[in-house]
Amino acid sequence: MEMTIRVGLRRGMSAVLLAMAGMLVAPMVLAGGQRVAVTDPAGDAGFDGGSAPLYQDIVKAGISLKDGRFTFTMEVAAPVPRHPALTAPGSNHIWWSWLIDTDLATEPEGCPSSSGVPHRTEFNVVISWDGTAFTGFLNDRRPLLTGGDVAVTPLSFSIKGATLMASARASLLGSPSSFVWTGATIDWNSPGCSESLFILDFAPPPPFGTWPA
Ligand SMILES: [Ca+2]
Ligand SMILES: [Ca+2]
Repeated sequence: MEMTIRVGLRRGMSAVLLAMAGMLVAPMVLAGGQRVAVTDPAGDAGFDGGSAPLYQDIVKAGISLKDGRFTFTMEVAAPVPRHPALTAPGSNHIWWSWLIDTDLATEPEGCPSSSGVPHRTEFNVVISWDGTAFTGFLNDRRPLLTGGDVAVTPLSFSIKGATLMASARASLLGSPSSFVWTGATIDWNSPGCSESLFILDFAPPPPFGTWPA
């Protein structure tokens, strides 16, 4: 079955991410070193001219590292409901995520994209809602480079009002000293590992952010 990547502004996720390869321009930085954080406008989230719910509209995103553990934070424009509606194009599940590219030279092919489709990120830190429950997990996409499957590790996470947080031991991400990152809210109209995703908001937007700043 042919699936099509559809992303806000009609730009494919892979195309957008690939276009940014090697562009290491620092975003707005509130603090350097062990913390990066960016702000993002409210009212800019949506797909194809349609507006996303405010709880999918990123207004702040950041990453910090302390005691060997990364903490990923995101603030959205309205509190996340206990039971968010799954409406098109997010009719299957929705993500609040942090997309991490730890190796600019590699683009693993496959999940969460379709098989054979390259995607520059090595890691996806995700808080997902599937209509029944919220889950937090890390996609380690590095095994895809050698014919393996994406490795999924449950993560501790929290949602308090409009603030979402997930954390992971740095070693789970290969203890990277530098990487390119962005926060992203994403709608899916099919289960993962397909191209049926719709990116609603980036923070920082392309060309994304760097760690460290
Ligand atoms: Ca926004
Ligand atoms: Ca990469």
